[in-house]
Amino acid sequence: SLSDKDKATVKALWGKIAKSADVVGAEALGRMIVVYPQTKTYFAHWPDLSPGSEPVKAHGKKVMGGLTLAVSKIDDLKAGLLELSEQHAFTLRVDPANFKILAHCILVELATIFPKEFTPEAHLSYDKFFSAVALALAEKYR
Ligand code: HNI
Repeated sequence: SLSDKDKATVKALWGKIAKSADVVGAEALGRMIVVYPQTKTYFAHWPDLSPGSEPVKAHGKKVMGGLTLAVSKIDDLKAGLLELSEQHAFTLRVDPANFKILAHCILVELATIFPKEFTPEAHLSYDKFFSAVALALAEKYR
């Protein structure tokens, strides 16, 4: 689970990431759809699923908003993300395996957009953070 050091590392870098949240979110989502085309099924109702399209940008923004919420609830992610978990489990019916796929794509974007700040130590803490977020989002599935 997340150590105090992991939490501090995530919070410290999130300040900077949040300023570029729209870019990170759009690029990560665009990447997910290209590299893992099976994820497209969830977004079949969008008029345009190509990277950089308006729905991809708008949804990237929403996901990053969810992650900003998660950072603020980092001490109790299960309670903090309960509503989002219910939405993904019951309304959206997203297979929780996809949370790991998206987390991977966000990590790739963080490494690309923040090459200096995204040290191996930051990578480790963010990997653990996204695992904890995925677990909290999957909480309502069972
Ligand atoms: Ni997700 C909607 C946050 C992973 C498919 N998602 C949202 C919303 C937030 C959000 C916030 C908006 C809810 C609302 O309208 O009130 N999603 C997150 C977060 C993660 C995540 C924080 C993980 C880091 N979502 C995923 C994954 C998929 C996914 C991995 C599918 C591959 N999400 C959706 C879909 C919607 C959605 C589908 C509805 C979007 C729409 O426009 O229909």
